[in-house]
Amino acid sequence: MPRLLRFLLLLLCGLALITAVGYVALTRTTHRWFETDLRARSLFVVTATKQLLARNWEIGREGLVDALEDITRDERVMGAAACSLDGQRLAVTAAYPLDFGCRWVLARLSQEGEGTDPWTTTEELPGGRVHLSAITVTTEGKPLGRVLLVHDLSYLERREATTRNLLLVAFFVLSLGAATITMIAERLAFRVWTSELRRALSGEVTRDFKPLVGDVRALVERLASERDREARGGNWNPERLRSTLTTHLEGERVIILANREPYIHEKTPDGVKVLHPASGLVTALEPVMRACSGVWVAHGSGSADKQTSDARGHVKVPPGEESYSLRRVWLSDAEENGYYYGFSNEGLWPLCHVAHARPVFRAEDWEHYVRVNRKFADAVCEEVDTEDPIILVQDYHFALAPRMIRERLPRATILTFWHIPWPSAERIGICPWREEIISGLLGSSIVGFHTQQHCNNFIDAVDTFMESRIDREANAIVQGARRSLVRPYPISIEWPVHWLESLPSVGECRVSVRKELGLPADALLGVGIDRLDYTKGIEERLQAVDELLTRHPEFRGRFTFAQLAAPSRTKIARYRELNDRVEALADEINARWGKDDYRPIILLRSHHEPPTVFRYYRAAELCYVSSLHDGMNLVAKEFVAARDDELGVLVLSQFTGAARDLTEALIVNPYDLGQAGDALAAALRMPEDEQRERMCSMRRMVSEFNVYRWAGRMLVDAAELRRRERVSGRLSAPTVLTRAMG
Ligand code: ADQ
Repeated sequence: MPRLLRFLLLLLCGLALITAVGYVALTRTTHRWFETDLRARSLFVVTATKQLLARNWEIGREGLVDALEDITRDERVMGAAACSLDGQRLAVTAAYPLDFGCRWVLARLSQEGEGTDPWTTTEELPGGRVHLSAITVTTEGKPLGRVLLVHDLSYLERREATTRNLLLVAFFVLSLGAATITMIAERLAFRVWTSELRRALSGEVTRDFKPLVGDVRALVERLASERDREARGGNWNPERLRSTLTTHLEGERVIILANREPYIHEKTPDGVKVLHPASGLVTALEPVMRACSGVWVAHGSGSADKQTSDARGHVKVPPGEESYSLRRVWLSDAEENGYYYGFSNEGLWPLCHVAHARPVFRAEDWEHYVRVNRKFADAVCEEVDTEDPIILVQDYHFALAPRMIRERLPRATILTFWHIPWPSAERIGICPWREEIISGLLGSSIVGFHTQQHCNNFIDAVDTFMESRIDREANAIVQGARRSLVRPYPISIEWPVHWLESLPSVGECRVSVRKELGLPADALLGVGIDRLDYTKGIEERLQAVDELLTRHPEFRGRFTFAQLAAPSRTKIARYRELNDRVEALADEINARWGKDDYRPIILLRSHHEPPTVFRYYRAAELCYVSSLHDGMNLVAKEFVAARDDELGVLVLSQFTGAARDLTEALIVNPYDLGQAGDALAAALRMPEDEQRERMCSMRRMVSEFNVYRWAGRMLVDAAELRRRERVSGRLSAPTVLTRAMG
């Protein structure tokens, strides 16, 4: 309904209400006035004829009738009667209504009118309403009897009707007048307002518009700069991410569900230590959480985790600069073995990576996976404080959690990110619980992958195994009233990396790392930084170094490759075997090419804290990432971020998601050992100019497409989805809930 029409309707309703209330008040008041008036008139008439009446009272009936006839000469007096004190009728005029006999009046008087003189009442007769008064007639202070006077009130009703009609006419005239004036005033005001605003926007600011114009200009500038930044794709930082969260999603905190915790408290002989896990997921999400605040729900896996958390498993992090909460969920050994080592890492991990490892699916592992997903989904629901929270579910450990959360929080915005590749539908078909996995993920508002290829594979799997409609244009899966977007969001790292703030210069790092490794100051150094995982191609990497030394003899004795390998999932036999194979291979290559103090491979098999990792990146001539299959690979991006000297060469496997972003790296097929060996040689020979050109381009890419952009893009898409759902009536404005949700 147009705004003006609504306003007019409101105005008419208001006027109608005022008229109705006015009418009732007016009628009541005039009624009261008339009654007082009649009472006074009756008294006046009887008092005026008092002597006449008293005289005729003695004479008897004939004289009284005449006296009463005199009184009723007033056209509004219908009739009059004279009664003795004990209720005998003494005289009555012809038109007096006999319904009000002397005895009847006496009876009413004894009930309600004793002591009132004159006594009056209003009564209803078939011919209309009448007013009756009983007035005592006295002579020399002695009461003789009563005179009853009946006034016709039909004229009063006529007057009321006239008043009502007048009021109705006044209402219509007033309404019409008010509506017309309002419309004219509104038109005029709008014209004046728009012309003033136009003048103000063109620079001629009037006093009234000064504050408004300031706001409008600020808004226009903000929108323009946002559009500009958007067009350039960069400049995402913690502030922009925070403001995206508040402006687009009306929220200030997010809840992350991830298996790995960002800070692990471990007991050591020197007391409790805080460790930063070697995990790409943590590397990416921790800065997002620091920017947004909220709660990170994760498995409490450290030996000192319980003693450093409160009774509900909460601890504030990061240590020393607490900006968000970590909620730890405790798992029994059986649960951890079944859900984490079993189904997640012996089933889903090899299923999703094309790295020639056979997935193992056990029914008891699946049962644990379902139970633990439920446990974590419950923990998430305990942490929310609105009906429509923003929940970021992370990775293949929690494929079922999105639907479990959705069942309890139908209005939540659930963004699920799958950090590893999503393989072809044919390969997914191997999993006995493929439908449950896909259906669980479709509980999300958005399912995100690193690449468009992974999105396409996921949509194919939905098409193959599920009942749903696929909106290919919007890349969305529609199930009933729910829609899940499927989008590529290439993950990244924070920019600038905060670990670099406290690190020495590249020159100093080169010196200190070479000293640490027992290398001469002019040694050429290559680095590999990974969890010890068969998908990372560590064996192929060492073989490529072997190839380099075979095919390019000038690097023998000069080139050393340092492999930092964090032990990972060592409860799984395949990982222990890999560890042994890598060690044997390093020994073999070292035996082949080693001489005196020279060993071409230095294997550092332990977890290293981020400052050490970044020192190694800065000290090296090259970094080789040789994954056989990798969702993204953040080591490649970290190496680029670490090199603020703009030197160093990245040799990168074509099977990583990062190879799509970092096209200036030397891209290799890690299975092709000759090609990889030659690429290492090319990297070591590359002139500084070319190194700088490639590195600058990659640094621009990583700085613009940083992790804040990754999270921001997801939040903006989620906001768009929420807006659409709200418009189509499935969501209403956000409301604050009581803690009863948990
Ligand atoms: P990951 O397989 O864990 O992650 P990746 O992207 O390679 O990881 O990141 C590994 C992280 O661990 C890096 O931050 C690195 O610095 C750190 N790290 C590696 N070795 C270390 C060591 N020896 N000591 C200490 N720290 C070490 C999964 C997917 C990836 C995806 C990420 C993020 O498998 O494809 O890029 O998630 O989505």
